[in-house]
Amino acid sequence: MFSAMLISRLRSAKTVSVLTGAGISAESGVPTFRGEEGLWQKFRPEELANFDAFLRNPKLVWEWYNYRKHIVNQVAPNAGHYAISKMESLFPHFHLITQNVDDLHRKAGSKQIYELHGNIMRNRCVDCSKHYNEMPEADQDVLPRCDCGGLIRPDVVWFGETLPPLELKRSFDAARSSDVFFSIGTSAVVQPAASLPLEAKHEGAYVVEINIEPTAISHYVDETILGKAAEILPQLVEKLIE
Ligand code: BJW
Ligand code: ZN
Repeated sequence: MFSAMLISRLRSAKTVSVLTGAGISAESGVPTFRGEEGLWQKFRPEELANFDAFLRNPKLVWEWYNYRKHIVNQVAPNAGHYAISKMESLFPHFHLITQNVDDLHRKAGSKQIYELHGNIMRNRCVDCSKHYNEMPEADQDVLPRCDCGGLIRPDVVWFGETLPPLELKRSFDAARSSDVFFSIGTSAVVQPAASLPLEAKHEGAYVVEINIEPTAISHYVDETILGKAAEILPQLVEKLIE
């Protein structure tokens, strides 16, 4: 399943980076955004995950986030998350970049994580930016409001919003310095995260994609390994430590 080239590049790698998307959490029971099993079958992500949609209909957007928070609270990391956490100790420099907001990498023990799209467990006021970690989930008739009266929103990155600058810079630095770069469980259509594998490739990394189907970047990467992340990643780690 693993090419001799990949194993050889990994054995000599000083810096390895991993970019994950919703597919890494699929086998934990967290629905992905796009495709057959996509979370937003009724709404395209672009329609709900933006600030204008929130201002227009905060109740609807909160319903979606509360639904997803409920799922995230029920599920556990899978073998893919644990394998990535193990990889952190296998290379001199290892960077985990995630587009996911579900906190499952942290729960699996990964220490250093660049969360490009925020975290669903955090919330903040749209007016004064005060952060709220605990939020009432019940009683959807009353919208959550800050002490200052402003609406509270999930502390995630919506379309048209900028990504956290430090995490974004570190992610691009990581991509540019990587010997091997993995793009795992992402459709690679949402920018700027989707540019990271290409940036890594441009700077000489060996870029490997792990996905159940080909994606927007399959033509550009060095290898696409087709299959479930939770099955492939543990086998890769086994191979590396044997
Ligand atoms: C498995 C599996 C298994 C399943 N094993 N695999 C035109 C061209 C280019 C760019 C733009 C454009 N117009 C606008 C833009 C910019 C825009 C963008 O990229 N749009 C494109 C969609 C066209 N980007 C932005 O707006 C970003 N900000 C920005 O650019 O700022 C600068 C700026 C400011 C002002 C004006 C203009 C620019 C922000 C993007 C924010 C994205 N936010 C979301 C929601 C986050 C909060 C939340 O979770 O609710 O992030 S949208 C959603 O998509 C979420 C995800 O992180 C993100 C990526 O999705 P992901 O992870 O790839 O999931 P899926 O579902 O797409 O794919 C899952 C994959 O897993 C599939 O491939 C499956 O096959 C696979 N899979 N099971 C392995 N078991
Ligand atoms: Zn406030």
